[in-house]
Amino acid sequence: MKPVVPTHPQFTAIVKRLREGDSPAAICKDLNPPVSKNTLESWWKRHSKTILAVPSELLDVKDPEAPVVEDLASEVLDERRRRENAERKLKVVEAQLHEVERELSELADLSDLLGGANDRQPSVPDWLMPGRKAEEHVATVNLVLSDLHLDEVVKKEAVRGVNAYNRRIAEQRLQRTFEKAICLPRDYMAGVKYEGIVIHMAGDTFSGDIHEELARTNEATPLESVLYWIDPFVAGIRMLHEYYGKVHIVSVPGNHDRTYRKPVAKGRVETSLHHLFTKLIQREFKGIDTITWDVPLSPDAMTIQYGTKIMTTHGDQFKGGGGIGGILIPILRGDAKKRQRQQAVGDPYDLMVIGHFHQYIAGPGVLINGSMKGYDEYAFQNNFGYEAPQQALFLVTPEHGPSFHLPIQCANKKLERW
Ligand SMILES: [Mn+2]
Repeated sequence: MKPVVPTHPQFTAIVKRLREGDSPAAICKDLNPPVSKNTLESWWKRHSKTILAVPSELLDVKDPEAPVVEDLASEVLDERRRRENAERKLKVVEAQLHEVERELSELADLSDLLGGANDRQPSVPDWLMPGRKAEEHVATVNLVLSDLHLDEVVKKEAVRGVNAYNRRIAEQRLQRTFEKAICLPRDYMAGVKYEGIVIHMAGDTFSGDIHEELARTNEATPLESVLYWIDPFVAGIRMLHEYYGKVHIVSVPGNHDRTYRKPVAKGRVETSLHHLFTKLIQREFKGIDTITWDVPLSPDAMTIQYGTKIMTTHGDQFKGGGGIGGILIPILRGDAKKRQRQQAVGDPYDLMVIGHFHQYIAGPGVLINGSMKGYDEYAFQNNFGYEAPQQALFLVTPEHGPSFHLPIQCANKKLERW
């Protein structure tokens, strides 16, 4: 029987030579037992593609049990198909994975956005508490006493229980104001050396009897009131002098202090109860040179503290102020006019201190005082906003000028028993 090619004893050599490109005719000459050229050619024609796909190292196997090349070739092909299939599947899975990763990343971004604060890794700098500066801070205390409306009576029942005022209550509030002018700077603003206190007596100390209703309901006549209130004022100024060492009092009258029915421009100061009152108190401290006075015959007065110029005036010259804009619009307009006038005479100021409006506002360039009387029948009737009785207190420092505002709440419902 003619040996077929795969069972020929020299099969491995035949295949090797075929793979190397020898022609079947040349190979047949060397074979024993012989194989015809046609047989080898037709066999090679059928199997060359498969055999050439087999890696050469597999053909070098000397193991007699080793699978024949045809089997190896088909195994290699199967393996290649499996690999190709697996690669296709892998590509599909990789694409799906990529899509899932993209969705996850979007979700993570959203989560970061929503829960940002929770996930945020804190990185707090280590701030050291500042030490106390070697040099001492200094300041002058400024107390604004205006719109006390002493001896006016406000009935609790007439303002639905939000306030009450009479001589007894006023005495308490005045004392409390003088006391807090010491306590607030001393206890709340520690570490500052106070070089003295300036008291701005800015008018409306008395309600007067300029309206019939006042004349009918005040605790006393205007002259009796002036006499009565000298002593409490002297007590207060004496206490401030004792604590601060230096007291400077600047005084301008209000509109309620007048002794004429209608407000006047000529003789506004010297005809006012407020002016008389200030002069009488001044006499009590005669000869004490650490209590100084500025009681001009003009309705405006100026003090200078560490280069800061402060204009004190009552404020009734500023008219208008209804509606949402409130009192600030006419006051700022009036302030601008006053600044122009002062600029023109070479005496500009940094801060204007006024009373009159019974509404505490520490604004830029303007300080408006509250009132000691507090909410009254007139405010109630006109639906004015409620404001607790208060008086302005602030510090003037060499570095910052007017700063550190500590308004004094001077009422105490319980102690005043209303
Ligand atoms: Mn007033």
